Amino acid sequence: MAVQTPCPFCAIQCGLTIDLSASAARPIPNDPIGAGHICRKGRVSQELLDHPLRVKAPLHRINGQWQAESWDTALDQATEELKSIQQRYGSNSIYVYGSGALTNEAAYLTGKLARLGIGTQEIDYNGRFCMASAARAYVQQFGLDRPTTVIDDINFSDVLLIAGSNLADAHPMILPKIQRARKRGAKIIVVDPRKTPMSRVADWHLAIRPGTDSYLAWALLSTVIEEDLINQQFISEWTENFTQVEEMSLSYRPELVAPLIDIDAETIRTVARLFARGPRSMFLHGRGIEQYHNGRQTVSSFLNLVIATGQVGRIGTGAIMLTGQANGQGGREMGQKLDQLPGGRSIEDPHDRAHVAALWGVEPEKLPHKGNYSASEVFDAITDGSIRAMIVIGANPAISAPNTARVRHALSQLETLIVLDPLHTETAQSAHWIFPSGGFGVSEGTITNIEARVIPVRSFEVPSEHAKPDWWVISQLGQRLSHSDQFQYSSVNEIFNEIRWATRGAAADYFGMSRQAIEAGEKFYWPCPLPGTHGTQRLYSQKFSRPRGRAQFLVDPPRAPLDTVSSQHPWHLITGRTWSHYNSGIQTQGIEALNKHSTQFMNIHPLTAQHLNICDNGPVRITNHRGQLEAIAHFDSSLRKDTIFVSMHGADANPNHLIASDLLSEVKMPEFKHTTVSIVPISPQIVLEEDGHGILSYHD
Ligand SMILES: Nc1nc2c(c(=O)[nH]1)N[C@H]1C(S)=C(S)[C@@H](COP(=O)(O)OP(=O)(O)OC[C@H]3O[C@@H](n4cnc5c(=O)[nH]c(N)nc54)[C@H](O)[C@@H]3O)O[C@H]1N2
Ligand SMILES: Nc1nc2c(c(=O)[nH]1)N[C@H]1C(S)=C(S)[C@@H](COP(=O)(O)OP(=O)(O)OC[C@H]3O[C@@H](n4cnc5c(=O)[nH]c(N)nc54)[C@H](O)[C@@H]3O)O[C@H]1N2
Ligand code: SF4
Ligand SMILES: [Mo]
Repeated sequence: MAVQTPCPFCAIQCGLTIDLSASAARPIPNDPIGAGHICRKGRVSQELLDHPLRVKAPLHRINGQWQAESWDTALDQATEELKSIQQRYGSNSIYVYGSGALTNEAAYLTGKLARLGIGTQEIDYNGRFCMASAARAYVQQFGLDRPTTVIDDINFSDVLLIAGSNLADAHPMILPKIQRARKRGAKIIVVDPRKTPMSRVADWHLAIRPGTDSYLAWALLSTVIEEDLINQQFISEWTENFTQVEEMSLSYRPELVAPLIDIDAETIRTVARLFARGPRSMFLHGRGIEQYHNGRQTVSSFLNLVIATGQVGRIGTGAIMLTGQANGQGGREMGQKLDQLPGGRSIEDPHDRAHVAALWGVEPEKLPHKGNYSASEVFDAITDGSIRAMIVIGANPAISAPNTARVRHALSQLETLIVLDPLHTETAQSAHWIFPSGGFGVSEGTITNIEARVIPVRSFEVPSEHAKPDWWVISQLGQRLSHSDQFQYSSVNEIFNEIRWATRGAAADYFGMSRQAIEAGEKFYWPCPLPGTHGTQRLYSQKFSRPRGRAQFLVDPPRAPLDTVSSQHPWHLITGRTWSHYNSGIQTQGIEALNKHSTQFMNIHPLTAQHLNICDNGPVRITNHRGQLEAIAHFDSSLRKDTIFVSMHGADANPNHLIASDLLSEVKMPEFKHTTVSIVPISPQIVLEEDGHGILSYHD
């Protein structure tokens, strides 16, 4: 029987029709963004069900061997281990590591399990690595952690400024809208050090020097101020703090900034004029400007441009943060962040605490306070003994977190590591328990997509009969820990209903939504406070969600990236995605149609390669003061000559060996996008291999 459910990959969340007797997934006609089309990853998503690393039963690692257990035994024993750790070291020694891959219901229960079931303050999630910079900037400047409008507004835009996003590969179903916009005359500007499939659609490609986007944003602002292209009426009616921006912009005139960012002043001025004049201009951005130590500040400086020119609140205008993970949007408002309760509530706000405590049947004092360790910092806390046990739900930090040697070492120090994942990941290799939980075909509930629209997720028959939905596994853990009456759910819909109450009156308000209506295909967007309404697609047409209804300019001086080029490390290394693989690569490496592209490559300009005696397809060693990795050189003349590119997709050539973990930004975002390195060719290696019987032989 055919089932309709969203794609397991990116945050667009295209609807798929899954019929297990057919060879591929089909699109759903009239689906809001894809409009009856899906990309190649969506089409082959069914292959995830036959993934060779699929976990078939709860697994326990004893003396290095994996042993299958029944669910009852596994849940009983694993919770006994947690209780023992709680008794010996206290509840705050247990860490919960959540994810933007989970349904809203699973994400909500992940927070509830930590704060109520375990009673730990220590929780964070992989979305820290994804949306932390953008989320903070939007909340501070507009009031809500959400794009200001829906994707379809692209259809009405005259100018699209796209920075640090290769959405042609990462959000493929947005691309046709941009292509159509261009055909009808809209101007497309792409800022990316690389020529990407996205930049090929652009009228202007600004191949910026890596890590210098905050200077570009200020130079654009400086131009619109100097040339009087700002919207003075909008600024005085709807914003605050502009005077300081005006003053500071004088220091960043395009002529001063140009040599630093490697874009000529006239191009900067042209782009600034286009954006300001619109008439309808939109700013879209991805991780390329956000995953830096000053990522929040860079996003803010671009949002300053958006507000100064009044390009927000009207159809076809606004700012769109291109959320990454399937439920990156819902995952970040369900209470998985170390400082946040459901609805985007603050864990330190007395009213927010009282609201959630009442719903959970405890006194507000019983709720833990803000946690100490973000998703990256936790690995140091494990090594220093502050954290003794961890539950990882839907993430693969052994690959995706910065400084992988540190992460692997930390994982091996845990007394108990419980991983909830459909797949036997690199992280799960260090686990004591693996619970086959959630994932495509098994998950059920809702997700909230890139435009804050809530979509039903449906399960369908899967080959692994022992797999369980996350909500079931998490509530079983909760029942065995404490406040067991708060973890008695007979269906996932009960949890959605609890989310409605938990978020009532909060920023991300789901209270007005009806589960039945969502199931029937009606579209709901948060904030949706009133039953009988469908929430808000386009925000800020009347006022901003801040005090006095005003947007705020933030004045952050631009800053260079943390790692600078030197004679020892003369090359920029930047990281990102390719169309066929997904994040840590674990899911797509098991899908034959997607695994055709090796994750072992580093892309390099042929002239740079020649200078370094590196040949096409030759092996290289890439080094910085944190570590090294080996990769296969791939000639690519679309790169800047001073920059190489390594994908983030996997164990083969993982840039996270070289990425800093100790130099986090104010929002605890690692500088994932960039470091500086030296590169040397290595001759084809002679490898000594043991054949399993103690006999050594040589391979080349
Ligand atoms: N195929 C595929 N799609 C995905 C994913 C995937 O893994 N594979 N992952 C999903 C997730 S979780 C996310 S977060 C999104 C990410 O979506 P994107 O942010 O679009 O993806 P990235 O490739 O990480 O980064 C975008 C671009 O930033 C550029 N960049 C690097 N350094 C700089 C810089 O200093 N300045 C500027 N302006 N640009 C820079 C890179 O060259 C790259 O082209 O994709 C989602 N969709
Ligand atoms: N150098 C560098 N590092 C990066 C980035 C970068 O651009 N450069 N990008 C960062 C970003 S933006 C992100 S989002 C992270 C991603 O990092 P991760 O989240 O660690 O990567 P994924 O491969 O998406 O891992 C998700 C895991 O969840 C499992 N899963 C999927 N669905 C479910 C479910 O419903 N339930 C459960 N229990 N499990 C499920 C999958 O099988 C998979 O093992 O990586 C970050 N790391
Ligand atoms: S665009 Fe994203 S959600 Fe849509 S089919 Fe492709 S990967 Fe899936
Ligand atoms: Mo992401």
